[in-house]
Amino acid sequence: MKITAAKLIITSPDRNFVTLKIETDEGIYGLGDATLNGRELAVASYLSEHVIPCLIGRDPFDIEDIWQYLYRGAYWRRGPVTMSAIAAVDVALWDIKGKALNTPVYNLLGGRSRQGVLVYTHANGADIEQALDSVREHMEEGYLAVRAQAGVPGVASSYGVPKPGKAYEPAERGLPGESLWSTERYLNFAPKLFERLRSELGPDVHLLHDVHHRLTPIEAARLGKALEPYHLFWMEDPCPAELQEGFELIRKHTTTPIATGEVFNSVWDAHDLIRNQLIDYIRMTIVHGGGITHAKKTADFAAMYHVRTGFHGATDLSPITMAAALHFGTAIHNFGIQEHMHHTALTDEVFPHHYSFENGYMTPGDAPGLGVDIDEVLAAKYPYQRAYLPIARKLDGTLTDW
Ligand code: EZ4
Ligand code: CO
Repeated sequence: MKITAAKLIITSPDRNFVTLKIETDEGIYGLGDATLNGRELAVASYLSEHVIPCLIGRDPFDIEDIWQYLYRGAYWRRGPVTMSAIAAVDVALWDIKGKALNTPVYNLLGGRSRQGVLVYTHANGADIEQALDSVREHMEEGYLAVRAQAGVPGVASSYGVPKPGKAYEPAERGLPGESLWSTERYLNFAPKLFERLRSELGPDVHLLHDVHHRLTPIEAARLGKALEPYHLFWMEDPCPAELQEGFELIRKHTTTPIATGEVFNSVWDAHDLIRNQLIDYIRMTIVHGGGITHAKKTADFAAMYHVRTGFHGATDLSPITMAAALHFGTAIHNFGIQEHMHHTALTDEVFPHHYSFENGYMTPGDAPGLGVDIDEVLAAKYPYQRAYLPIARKLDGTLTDW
């Protein structure tokens, strides 16, 4: 089989997605997600200018060799733009191979290790009462694991809390929005949220929380200790993780499990975190971390250190990434949990898919390949619109981590 063509489909059905479609001489095509929230066209240009010309004529079954060609062959390595572009090619090739062999991708990764993929979704509220109601609603939908975020008193526009009447979606069309942050107010408030949730909801539901890179290690240590009585499933991204050894300070002080890495793009971003057992869950996703090929190596390395996967799965990751993550989570042994936010109905219409949710678990379906398609006619009706993630400032105006 030979790759005959590859093209990009850039569409904005409620939010922006960049999709790579690789075509072959046997009529089989594969899809890969190349979406990097707020920097979409950088990846699109990397692919169209620099990667697609190198793919034509290659055998799409040579997934490892093509991966190495794009990674080592570029000379310039790593980074979210490069690794998202490589991921798009890689995922499209796994899709092609599954379709050509008439089997779902999870079978190419070792077969089923479990019947369903445990997922968590997002609950939020302007205050503790609303957050509690929101967690309850998701539990009624069947979720066994829920991430909870609530507005911090005295801090306008807290992370994870939507504007009134809107679904939570951080990317906004136009220029970057501005939000505020106060570590002091947050640290005083967050334990109260989980004290209430745990006492109202009982011991069984898995509760998660995203700190979204806002604390220093010693502040995160204080939070982790304060949350211990409410036994969270995890505390996510407690602080920026460029300084991997910084997590030692958190680890020395608390048994609250730690998940990090949604902004990582290669195993090297997590190397010390994993081998020093400083985290419990690795969040680097298939789309931003070099595709299925590199995620498999990362997960296998993590497995040796008791680290499980907990991949990022917000709405800026397209249904193609969701499907890839579900095949992956079905197959690997050290799967932990998968994030799941519902895409809008329009996004789902542009990307018809076979995956489904039931009683807290998702399954990828048994269609050959990934089991996701793209309706190109519909996609063309929703052209790309520039959008950015917000920025955050401390109460005195200092720019801080969003
Ligand atoms: O801010 O996906 O855990 N989920 C998150 C998300 C991220 C966005 C960034 O594009 O932290 O809400
Ligand atoms: Co997060």
